[in-house]
Amino acid sequence: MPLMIDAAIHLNQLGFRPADPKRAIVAAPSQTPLPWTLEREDGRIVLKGRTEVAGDDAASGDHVHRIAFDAAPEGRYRLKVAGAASEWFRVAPEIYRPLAQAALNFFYQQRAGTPILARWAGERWARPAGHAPEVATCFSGADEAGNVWPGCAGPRDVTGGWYDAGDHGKYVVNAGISAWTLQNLYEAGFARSLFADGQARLPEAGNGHDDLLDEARWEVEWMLRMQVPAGTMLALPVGEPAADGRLTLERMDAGGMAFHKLGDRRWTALPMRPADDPEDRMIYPPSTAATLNLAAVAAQAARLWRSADPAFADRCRQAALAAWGAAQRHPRILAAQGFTGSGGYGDTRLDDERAWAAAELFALTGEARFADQLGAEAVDVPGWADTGALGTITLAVADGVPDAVRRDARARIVAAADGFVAESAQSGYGIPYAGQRYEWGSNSGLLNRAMLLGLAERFTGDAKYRRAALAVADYVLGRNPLGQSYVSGFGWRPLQNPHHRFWAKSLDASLPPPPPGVVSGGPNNSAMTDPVAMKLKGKCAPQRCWADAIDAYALNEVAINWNAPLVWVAAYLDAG
Ligand code: 9MR
Ligand code: CA
Repeated sequence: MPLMIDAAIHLNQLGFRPADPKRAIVAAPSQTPLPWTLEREDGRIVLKGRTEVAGDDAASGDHVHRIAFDAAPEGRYRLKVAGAASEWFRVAPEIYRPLAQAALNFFYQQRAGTPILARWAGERWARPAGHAPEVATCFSGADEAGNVWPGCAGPRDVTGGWYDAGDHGKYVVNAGISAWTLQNLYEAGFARSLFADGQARLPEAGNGHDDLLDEARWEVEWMLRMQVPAGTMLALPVGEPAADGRLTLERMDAGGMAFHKLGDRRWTALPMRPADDPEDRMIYPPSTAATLNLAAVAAQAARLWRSADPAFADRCRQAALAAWGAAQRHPRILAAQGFTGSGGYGDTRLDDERAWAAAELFALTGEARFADQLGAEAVDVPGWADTGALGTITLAVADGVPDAVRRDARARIVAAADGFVAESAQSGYGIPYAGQRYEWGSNSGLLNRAMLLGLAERFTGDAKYRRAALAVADYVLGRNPLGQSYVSGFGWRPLQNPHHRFWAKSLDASLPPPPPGVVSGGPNNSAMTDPVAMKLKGKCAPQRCWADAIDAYALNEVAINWNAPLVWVAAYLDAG
């Protein structure tokens, strides 16, 4: 009888570093172990064995077998299992370096208010500046919920920053975690040589400053522009919105707060070059969440730029202190949600933003008034609306934090990492997440777990944390039930059609595909709102609720807060 080929071999399509664990997952119905061989380019069998049957896995819907071939030395290989063969992959020391570099270049590609040059972006991705300059006024008139906004005096220059994602909105809340993550990577030290001045592809290369800090600064400068000038009176919502979205507006001194966002009055269609955006651009009312994001990131920047650029550091410090003061005066101004044309980024739990900002200001100033508000909660996976862990990380890594505070912060990070390691053992595909709920942008949740795991390795020296962090990279780069590399330009089955207005080749052949190094949001079984997701709804195992389609904005968008942890994790794995 001919051998039945009924095995799908899933592994990291980038390959493996020689010193790292090398694991593959085989989805196959067989209840008994299957023979496998690791074949080198020259045809030699380097390793062989039998799969370990792990069993049925709900997150993937697969019956899972595992293969470990950790001992494989440098070379080019493929795996064969029961007559099926994988594609060729490498075992080589520097596989994560090009990924980290490309992932950082995403931020240059997303810059607003400046031409994107072939020299830094690559010929296919060069484009004229979008929204240059960006001088906008505050939204006035009735919003979708019927609230009437008086607007505010005068146009403001809010040029610059990064476009958030596939849309052209710019949001202070999401800017916060994204810029923070790049700055934190600098501070954590995993990328000091990788992104030393002159190493990255960006216009500031060679300006005497670290390139990672330069890229983050592009966003921080924009966040500073989003700060409400001292003494500005604005009508802002007080209390909670009614069920129908109606708000009670009150005039108040909003000086020092941050405007929540800037974006198109109406959603624009795809495809759309940034420079062709025909819509009015509006500034939307300040929120306490945006204000605390500004306080946190500006305080972090003030610390990191202190010796390299004291004048900029001082500007950041003043902005951070003013923002903190404004957030104290107005502790619960929620982002109004009655506007169309841009994302909501509405967050109703602000204690985590407050603890984060307090941690950053404490690390900057050492003042007791911030020490009182640091928070001592268990560390949660960071996200744009869950920022408490960011403050804990800063307390764990920043210079000059008192020992007891640092020890406590490190212990809380390690405790969270222990939980993730424990989850790995329950996950069919071996990732440090055992749940069945895949959020919008689930890949970023996993990458943020990997960031915490990387820090735990750094604090303890225990390799089990690196193994669990590496499992996230393995999953994102191909060791998943779809056999998909969720990153453009990397792997034999890379992301090709993200939801993006400019990287929209599938809609307009004159536009480019995504540049290399961009990560898709990934499987989402919790808010399947786009047309592609709606068709999959109820029919996919959690890790299969995804499609590489440009219309799939809930599954396949790209975003600054998702690429930032990709840079972090790739740089960390490269440094290991
Ligand atoms: O990442 C955001 C996700 O957590 C939310 O569930 C979703 C719906 O509100 O919005 C996501 O953020 C989008 C933002 O609102 C607009 N730019 C694109 C972002 C990524 O899809
Ligand atoms: Ca929050």
